[in-house]
Amino acid sequence: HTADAQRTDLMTITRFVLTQQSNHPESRGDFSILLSHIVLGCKFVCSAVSKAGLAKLIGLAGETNVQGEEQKKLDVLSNDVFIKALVSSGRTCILVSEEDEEATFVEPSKRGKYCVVFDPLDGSSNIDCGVSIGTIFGIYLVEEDQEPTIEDVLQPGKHMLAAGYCMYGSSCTLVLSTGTGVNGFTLDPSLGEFILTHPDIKIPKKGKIYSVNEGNAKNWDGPTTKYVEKCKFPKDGSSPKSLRYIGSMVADVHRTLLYGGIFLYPADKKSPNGKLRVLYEVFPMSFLMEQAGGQAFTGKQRALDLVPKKLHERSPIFLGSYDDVEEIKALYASEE
Ligand code: AHM
Ligand code: MG
Repeated sequence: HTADAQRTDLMTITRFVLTQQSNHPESRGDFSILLSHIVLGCKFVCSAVSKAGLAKLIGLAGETNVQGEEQKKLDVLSNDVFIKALVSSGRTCILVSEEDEEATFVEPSKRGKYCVVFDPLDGSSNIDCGVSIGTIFGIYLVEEDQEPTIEDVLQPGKHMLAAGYCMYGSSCTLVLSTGTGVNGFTLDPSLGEFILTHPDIKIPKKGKIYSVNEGNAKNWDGPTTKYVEKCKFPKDGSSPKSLRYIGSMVADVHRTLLYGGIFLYPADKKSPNGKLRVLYEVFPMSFLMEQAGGQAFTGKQRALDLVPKKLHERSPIFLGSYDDVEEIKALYASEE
């Protein structure tokens, strides 16, 4: 019976969000329209990424396309697609993308009440070798009937209404939270629909994996150094943790969410604020972690409490299983 139900009763992401939002009829239509435009962007990027290797081979003859334009790089192309999809949804007013120095203010006739912050194609150094990459996004709501300003997006992560990512890996997986837990959807290519495959994701309370670029160890601060030392040489009789590092945030965070453990991009002497961007990398991932029962910490505070001052601000980040993040918090606390 169950198997039959799985085959015939398809919980698409649109149906899921509509059902979930049925308590908020006022936002129901608008949010699902916005989401369907984000989903369209993800499907486009998924298809483009899967053809990327091929395009390179046949692209030699056609480095310029029929209009005589140069072929766009995948990250630029992805950004263009997301910006256009989001503007045309008619539901957005401010867009902040990793690819654009300045925020995009949507013209009044196409304006809606949502701000979207996003990294259209994160981990792009992994494209050429076919390793998983992803899109990360966060959504804020603006005060209605007010002229949108940059302050509307310079908000702490805890004010986000929703956040998610789409991973372009061995399958295309979209993980979403609208503030009531975390759910994962997998693209069924034959239907072109994201189907609920990972309902109510909860991160294990403690994990066996740590994930960090250890090549930076020479420049780490005390607590990070001590923490990683503990992962490798635990003194409490527990087994050492495994190290997994893809170098693609979406893939590293996705594994952390499903298997448990901790993902770190700490500060170091060369980059005192770490590498990852607050608005469209740190916040959405921290939002998802908390919604899944984990934690996210900057080395100073709860990540979602941070108030960004600049669009492309960076912050150190430690996120993952509740107990594992508790340990790094204790190490920072004992430093003070
Ligand atoms: P990007 O936005 O230039 O792609 O950089 C972000 C990526 C993340 O996906 C990943 O977590 C991190 O950079 C890896 O950095 P490093 O190569 O320093 O370990
Ligand atoms: Mg990025």
